[in-house]
Amino acid sequence: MAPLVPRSGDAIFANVERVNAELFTLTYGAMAIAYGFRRALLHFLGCVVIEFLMCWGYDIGIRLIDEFLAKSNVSRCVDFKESADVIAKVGFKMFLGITATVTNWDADGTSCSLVLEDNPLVDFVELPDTCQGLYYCNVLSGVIRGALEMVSMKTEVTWVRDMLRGDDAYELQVKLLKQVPEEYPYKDD
Ligand code: MYR
Repeated sequence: MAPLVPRSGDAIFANVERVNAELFTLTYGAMAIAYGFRRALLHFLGCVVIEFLMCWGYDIGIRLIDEFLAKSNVSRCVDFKESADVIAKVGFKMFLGITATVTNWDADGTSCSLVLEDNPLVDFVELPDTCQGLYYCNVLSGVIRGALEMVSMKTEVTWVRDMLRGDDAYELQVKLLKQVPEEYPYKDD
């Protein structure tokens, strides 16, 4: 006669254990996928935001250069080194009220760093945990890229140090990719 209370070796227990194991596997799988998806989504959104800030800055930069040239009385720079100095000492002063140190020049004078003495963009800013990967000040790299493009310099501008991400300074790297010769828009005949 079968026992009233099933023992753990009985078929009913084996089935319960198998169902529990499957339930665990499926739940774990679903959670892992949901967690992975959330991370991927946050990463994707972070990249979109970073790209958006860069584009937004670029749009500002291509317009801001007119105001800069009109108000600063800066004449055309002889080379990229002079342009970097002008951005650091005159441009930043005019629009952000700060200056930057130009440093880390490469051998051929086409790449340097701008180390900001201060960063008013981050006053009162603390990034939440979900935004830790964000380059919050990316708008600034876009502004510089846009402004330089309007004076014939194609550049790549990236943050190499960012205090919001735990670094000890705000440092932008500006790389000159191409100096586009300016074309005289009218024909002389
Ligand atoms: C030239 O060669 O014609 C002069 C180049 C000067 C470039 C100055 C760009 C100013 C960018 C200001 C950035 C301000 C960021 C808030």
